[in-house]
Amino acid sequence: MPKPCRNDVRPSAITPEPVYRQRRELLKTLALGATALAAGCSSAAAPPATATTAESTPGKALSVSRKTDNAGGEAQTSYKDATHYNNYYEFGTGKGDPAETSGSFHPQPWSVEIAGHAEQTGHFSLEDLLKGQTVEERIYRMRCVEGWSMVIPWDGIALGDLLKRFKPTSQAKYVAFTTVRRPAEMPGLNRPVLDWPYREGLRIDEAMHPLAILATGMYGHELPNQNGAPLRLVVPWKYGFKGIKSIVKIDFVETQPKTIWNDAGPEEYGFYSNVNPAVDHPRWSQKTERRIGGDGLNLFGNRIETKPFNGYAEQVASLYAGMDLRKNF
Ligand SMILES: Nc1nc2c(c(=O)[nH]1)N[C@H]1C(S)=C(S)[C@@H](COP(=O)(O)O)O[C@H]1N2
Ligand SMILES: [Mo]
Repeated sequence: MPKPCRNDVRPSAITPEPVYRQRRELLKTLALGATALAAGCSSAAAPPATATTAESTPGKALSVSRKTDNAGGEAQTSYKDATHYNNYYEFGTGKGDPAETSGSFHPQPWSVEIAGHAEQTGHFSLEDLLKGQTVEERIYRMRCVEGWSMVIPWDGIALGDLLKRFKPTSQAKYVAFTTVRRPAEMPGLNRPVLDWPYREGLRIDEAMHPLAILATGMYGHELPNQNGAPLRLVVPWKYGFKGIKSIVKIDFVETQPKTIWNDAGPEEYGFYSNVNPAVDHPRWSQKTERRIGGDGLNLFGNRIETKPFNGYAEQVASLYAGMDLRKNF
C-alpha cells in the first residue's frame, strides 16, 4: 500500500520508507507496443488483457484541508487505472511500463534546486520545500494530448505559494522545470526517445495561477513512482505532458524555456499546450476525449467532447486575453 500523505507536512512526516517496498502486487500489464513520437501516442493495440474493473483504491483517504475544486462532480478515475495507465517515458513508453519498471526508483531523500531570477536560490530538501505549506485535495480533470482523460484527486500545494517564497525578480518571466535523470533507476532513459532530461515550462503568471499545483500525493496517499513521486506538476487546463514528474529543478528564467516535447516536435507541441478542441494536433483531432474508467480501461467507450481549457476556461481564459491561440498552441 502506498503511504498516506500528511496535511501538515513536517520533516518527520516525510516517511523514509520507499513506497515501492509496500506496493501491492502489480498488474501484469503488457507493453502496448512501439510508440510513435507523441506525448503519449495512442496506438491501436488491444487493451491490457489483465486490466480489470476491480477497484483498487488505497485504504482510507485522509482528511484534507479543503477541496478547492471537484471537477464539477465528475466521476473519479479508479486508483488502479490512474496508477497503471501512465505516461512516464523514463520508465518506458508503454502505458503499463511505469507501474512495472519504476519499482527501484528512490523518491526519498529528495532535493530540488531553485535557480535563476529570484532573491533566494539554492538546493532545498523536499521537507524544507513543503514546510509550512498546506496540502489540499484538488480533484482535477487531466487530459492527455493523445485523446484520453482521467479525473484524479491530487494532494498538493499551490505552485504559486511555493514560488513566491523565493521572491522571483521582475526578470523572472517564465519558470522552467526539470525531471531527475537517473539511468540506473529509470530504464527508459537508456533509449533516446526524447532529449533527456524531461523539461517543461510555464509563463510566470500561469505558474502563479491558483489552479496550478505541485502534487505530492493522489487519492490521499503519497504519489506512486509511476505518477511522478515525490513531486510533480499538475496544470489542469493544459495537456498532460505539461505535468512534469519527479521535479529536481525549478528555474526562474527571462526567456521562454525550451521544453522537451517542443524540441521533439515543434509543429506538434507548442509551448502553451492549453487544452483546445478547436486546434487539432497535426496527426489527430483534439475535439473529443476518451474518459478512462468504468469498464476496465474502457479503451473504446466513454467518448466525450473536450472543453476549452479542459473545462477551466472560466478561471484561466483571461491569462490568454488577446492572444491568438491557434498560433500560440
Ligand atoms: N518526467 C516526465 N513527466 C511526464 C511525462 C514523462 O514521460 N516524463 N509524461 C507526461 C504526459 S504525456 C502525461 S499525459 C502525464 C501523465 O501523468 P500520469 O501518468 O500521472 O497520468 O505525465 C506527464 N509528465
Ligand atoms: Mo500525455
